Amino acid sequence: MTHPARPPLRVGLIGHAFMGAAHSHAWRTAPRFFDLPLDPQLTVLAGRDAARVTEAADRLGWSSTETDWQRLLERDDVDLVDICTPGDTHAEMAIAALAAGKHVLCEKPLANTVAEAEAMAAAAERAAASGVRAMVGFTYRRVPAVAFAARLVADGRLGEIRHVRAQYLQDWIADPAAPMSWRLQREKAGSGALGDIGAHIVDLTQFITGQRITGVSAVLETFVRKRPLPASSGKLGGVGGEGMGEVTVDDAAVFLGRFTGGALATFEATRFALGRKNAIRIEVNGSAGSLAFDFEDMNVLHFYDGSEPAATAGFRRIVVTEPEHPYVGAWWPAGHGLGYEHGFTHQIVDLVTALAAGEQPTPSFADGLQVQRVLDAVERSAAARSTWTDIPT
Ligand code: SOE
Repeated sequence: MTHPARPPLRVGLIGHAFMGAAHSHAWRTAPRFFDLPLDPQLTVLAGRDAARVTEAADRLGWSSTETDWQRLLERDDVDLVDICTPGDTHAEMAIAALAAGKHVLCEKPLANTVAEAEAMAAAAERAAASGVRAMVGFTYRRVPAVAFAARLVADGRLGEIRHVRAQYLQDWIADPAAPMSWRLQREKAGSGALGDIGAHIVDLTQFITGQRITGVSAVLETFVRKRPLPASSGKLGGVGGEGMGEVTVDDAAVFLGRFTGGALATFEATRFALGRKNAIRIEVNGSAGSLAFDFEDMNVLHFYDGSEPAATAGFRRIVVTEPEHPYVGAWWPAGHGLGYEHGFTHQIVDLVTALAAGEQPTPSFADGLQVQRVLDAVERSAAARSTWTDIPT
């Protein structure tokens, strides 16, 4: 679909698995529901295997393919590079794309190490001087109920924040017979539940409160240390085969934190919470009110207004589907809820809007680096078995 009145934004996407499919859907959908200032075009999809990337491009709606991501960066018909590959490739790809003058959207976590994230944030800062922008994809910020929660906090409806309680609960490897995957390999994924899903609750709690985590005290655990290798090596980036493989990342992370405004926080990220599929649960208690969110009921936000008379006060169940709620006006009539994929669509809307205005989209690579520092502090605290580990500013 082309809009002659709007300048095109020609996109090159690297990776076509889970995240590649989610981003493709978002690029296709955003201009159909939102009045975007630029016209995104699904120009090229890159993947290593020619047959698989061709099939994926047909299915996901991309006009052409490359089997070498560096070729994608050399193309003159690409304005923005969207990186949907495992974490071990983010730094190299993003830094090269920015050097080639392409805007970058990079999946979370920004990188596998603080050093890589620092190099990426520095590259983004250099690029910004010539109007080239970089953003990290913490998509859950764009769930309307989450964005609305942040708005309530910013409007002072919670008062001073005292407690932040955050959990990200999954169960997809609770069974010891679940096979190895790249997400369980440190050299590919950087860390386990911590970086994959803990990164989301670090970002979300900082986004909702408008504050930063200043220090942590953490424990990590790997419950199942060996897993069967999958028959096909495709999902492991070449590391498949017979027998068992070693899990080199954490299965679960639990940590305490403090926020800049003085709030105390607890965090739990696990892939062993049997029965919990994608339960991102956040509760915030302030001096004037409280709020609670669970992604498994993602169109709802619970809000307690502490100024109401005690006799009738109580948590109010707000169905966040009114046109006044963030992003919702572009979609369906009230009560016709949104899903997982809409967060990605809203991410594209915000990115394209910022690019057209010549502004820095958020979260920036500097924000992604700060999350990486929190993850790193969690690992150092857990390794040291110490009490408290400050996070450098
Ligand atoms: C797998 O644990 C995963 O897909 C994460 O990588 C995503 O970031 C999360 O949103 C859902 O779970």
